[in-house]
Amino acid sequence: MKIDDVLVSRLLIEEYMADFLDCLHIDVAIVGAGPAGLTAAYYLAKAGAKVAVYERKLAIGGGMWGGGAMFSRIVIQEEAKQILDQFKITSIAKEDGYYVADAIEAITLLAAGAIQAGAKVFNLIHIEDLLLRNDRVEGLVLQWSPVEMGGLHVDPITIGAREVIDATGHDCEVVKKLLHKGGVKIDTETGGMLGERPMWAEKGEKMTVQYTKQIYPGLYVAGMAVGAVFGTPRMGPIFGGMLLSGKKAAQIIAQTLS
Ligand code: 48H
Repeated sequence: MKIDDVLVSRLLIEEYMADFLDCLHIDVAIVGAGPAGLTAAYYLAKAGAKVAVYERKLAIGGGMWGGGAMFSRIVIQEEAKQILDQFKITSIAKEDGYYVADAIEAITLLAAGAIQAGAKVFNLIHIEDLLLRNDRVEGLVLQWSPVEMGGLHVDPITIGAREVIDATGHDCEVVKKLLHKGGVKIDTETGGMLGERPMWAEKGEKMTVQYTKQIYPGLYVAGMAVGAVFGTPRMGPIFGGMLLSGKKAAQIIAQTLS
């Protein structure tokens, strides 16, 4: 077969743009393609929602690739084992309900699962703002990451979403934007972000799932963003809470959409 260089360009531009245009109005926009965001995307897509994930880096995966201290393995507790199985992620049973999985296998299968279930994942897109109307988050403001990294003065574009999940991890960027620019109060004791607490894996894992919820009309938190908002402890390289939190966010939103 002869290869036409320009045809290659046209094919990829056509297909990318078709997806991008199709996602101008979506049911759920997820910011951050870490373990929580990808898990939420999978369960939402399975539930029939039109869902897109925006990731500012070139690579998906967030903080999962490096496992703990660059040992690329993750530990998962009994409660989240069924999520590993759902994604066909190999896990080795250890003592007392602990499982160990390969971090790289885990994140690639989470991403593949989400995309094959119908979610769109857009990398190299930095969410720099949100659409706030009538006391509700109604969408996101997107910028190409290289524009943001280069400090170029280029205006962004906007998409509409019925619901938004902040799955940006420790940074919790969407909620920060909402508070900083929207001047609103969120659903915490103080109305603001309480800030992540020191390491305590058992408490951190449970509370991450417990506090996964809507924190302002149209905006939910999942994964480590929950800790930043609700002042729950960090938990190090045990990842069950991230998966369970993503799944819980998806379940709550799927009910809202139906
Ligand atoms: C687009 C953005 C933006 C933005 C950030 O950090 P993550 O892996 O987040 P979670 O919550 O899925 O998982 C947390 C886990 O990795 C972790 O850090 C743990 C368990 N820590 C415990 C401890 O004790 O430290 O992924 C978030 C993703 C990243 O890929 C970011 O690049 C991306 O969000 N992101 N994408 N626009 N404004 N901000």
